[in-house]
Amino acid sequence: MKELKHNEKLDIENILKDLDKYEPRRKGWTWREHVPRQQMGPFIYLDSSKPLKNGVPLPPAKYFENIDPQSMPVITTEIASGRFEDDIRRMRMAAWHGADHIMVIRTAGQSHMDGLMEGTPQGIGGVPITRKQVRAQRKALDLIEDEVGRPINYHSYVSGVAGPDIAVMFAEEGINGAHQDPQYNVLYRNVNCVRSFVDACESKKVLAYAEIAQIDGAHNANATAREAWKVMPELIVQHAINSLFSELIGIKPGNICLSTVPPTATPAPCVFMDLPYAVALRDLMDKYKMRAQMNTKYIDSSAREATVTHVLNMLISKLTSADIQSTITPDEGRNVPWHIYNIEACDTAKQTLIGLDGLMEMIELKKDGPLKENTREIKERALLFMEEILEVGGYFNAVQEGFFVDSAMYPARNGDGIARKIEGGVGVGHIYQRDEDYMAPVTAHFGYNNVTQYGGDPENPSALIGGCTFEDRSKIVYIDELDPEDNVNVRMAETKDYRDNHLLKPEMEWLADGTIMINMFLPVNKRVAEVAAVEIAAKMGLLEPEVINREVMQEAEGTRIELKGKVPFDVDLSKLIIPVEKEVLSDDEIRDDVKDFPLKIVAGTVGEDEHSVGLREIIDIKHGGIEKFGITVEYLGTSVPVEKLVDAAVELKAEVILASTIISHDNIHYKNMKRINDLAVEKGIRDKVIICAGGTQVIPEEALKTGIDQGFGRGSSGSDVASFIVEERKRRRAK
Ligand code: Z98
Repeated sequence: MKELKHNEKLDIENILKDLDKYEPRRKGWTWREHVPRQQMGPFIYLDSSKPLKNGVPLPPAKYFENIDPQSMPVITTEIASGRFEDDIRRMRMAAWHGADHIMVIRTAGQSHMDGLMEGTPQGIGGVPITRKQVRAQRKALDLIEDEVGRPINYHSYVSGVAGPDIAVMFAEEGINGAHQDPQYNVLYRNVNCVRSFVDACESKKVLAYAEIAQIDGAHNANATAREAWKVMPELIVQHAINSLFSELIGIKPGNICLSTVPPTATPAPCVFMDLPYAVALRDLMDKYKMRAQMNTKYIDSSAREATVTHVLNMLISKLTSADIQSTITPDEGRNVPWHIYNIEACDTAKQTLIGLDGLMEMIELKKDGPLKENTREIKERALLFMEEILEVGGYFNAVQEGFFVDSAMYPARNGDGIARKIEGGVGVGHIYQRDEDYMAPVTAHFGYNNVTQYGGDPENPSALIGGCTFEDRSKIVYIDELDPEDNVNVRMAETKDYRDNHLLKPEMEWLADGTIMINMFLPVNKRVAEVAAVEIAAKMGLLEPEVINREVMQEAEGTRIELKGKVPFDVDLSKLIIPVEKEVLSDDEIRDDVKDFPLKIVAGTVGEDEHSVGLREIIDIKHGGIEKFGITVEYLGTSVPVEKLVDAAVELKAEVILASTIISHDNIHYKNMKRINDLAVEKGIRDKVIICAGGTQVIPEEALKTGIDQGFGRGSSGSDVASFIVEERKRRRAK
């Protein structure tokens, strides 16, 4: 495959071509490379990782040589809009903003399907996991990771009745991370508990073989519980069950990641409550990795509020050294899984974690007081919970008796937990003891495979059949589209005109979806505002308007509304007239030149003109005027005769004459420019001075006709003026 070019769109058609021949180029999870004491631009970072080859730095980086420091934790983003072909483009954007763990959530309910799906149906609330979809995304990520210069981990779920089938497919396709936790099946999808654990043995064996990092599902208890902070002891129990179970099956502790979650959110004193929980986890399970999921339970539709929760959650991550940082919430509460929110959340994570760089060199968690006491209490509650599981005869009995997701803090119980029968649920009655002559000549199989009886080697069971799909890829059956209507080719044909850069529509999640968001303040109460906002959108011609966030500013005074809708038109790109971008030197380039070649300027408002504000804005350091570059300015004031300005330039040996001229009747502004130029010629200094003039009515092209060097019109800034002068000086020096 051709490598990506920064200024060219990722060609999805090319990704889909020859997919049947694609082979993943590596297996397993990759962590970031630590760089101790890293100097970047003017700063030193103490716990950062190797920088990207290409990325989009945070906005203020432009003041600091455009550095883009990267945190140590891997940054996750969840991308699953329903159309995998559009998600690929979002993956590229996310990678440029620092994401190196891309999770693909599934269509709700795939846990109940008892086999692999084929083709690429469009998902609702996520992407159905199919081989074609996974393969196309892994193939695209190969190109994207080369472009950003850092490996990208691709991730989805090995859950549900078809868990082992999916695990095998993931191993074949080079998937790097997966959720795998039989407790998820049991509690939230009502898959039979015995079946879930038996299947998990097989799935986990395959994950271990493929070195796939495993994330558990404990955080779902927090998201589901009525009073989420009360499940802290249970969360620890769920982590413990899945982790130890996985380790016994053969997954390396370094590939077992706990899905940790700060159990509560503001207005609770959340750091005070969440930190002891995180410390308890670290104390008990330090040999595993921590994937810091965010609190998704207490979140509404305000992106601002979700972002603050995210940042507070990351303070906990920093204090307890999380290894992977999730970034999903800013779109969760309003259910708009849009490009911009993935990117925003990745930037929030990058900004926060880098902003907290070095924190642990300065502070230490207290070893006494409430942190110690509360941590101990959570651990004790979790241990008692475990003991009671044993007392009732084990995990399956405990589930049957409703121990899990109960809304009281253990050992208290409210009796409202999720209870599942040992003899119930999806897939019940489908567990069979292996026959004595049963044979499984496959790699990474759990338990009895009986190849010896058939002359095979238990160390290399698949040799009996010349290798299974893990050794011989030609045995993988690749099935392309099955549904003639719901498939990627049909969807791509519909959006073709938008892909070749001919037509343009705004987009939030799918190419040419036409969606835009509008922010408004309406001076009425919330109920009226919601209805009025939809009416405003209709008057603007937006289709399908819908309020996605409303926040009361004051009950009677007004409401903030965010609304989404679709535009019903295209923009024809070939008809757009795009003005040439003016080029301005960077502040540092200007400053360096002025340092090497000191620069003096005489300036004044010329003629009978008392305006001073415009020129002062161009000169004064306060609003970014040219003084900030170290330029010496001799300001002669207003109504300065042009002769005086030119004489001052001679006397002070100034290199530049800067004239301001606001009054423009009878073209007096251009006449004055011409007189300055003529006088400079007369006095024999024209080749020694750069003459510039500016004003609200100045058209640069007209100003040049008067013989001066540059004119500056409305909207010009000090940097524009300084940049021109420095470039003109360079041109003159080069002669
Ligand atoms: C996260 N957004 O972890 P079906 N298996 C596990 C899960 O946690 C989930 C599924 C399967 C959250 C994850 N959880 C939300 C362990 C989903 C989903 O097919 O919808 O059941 O799979 O970051």
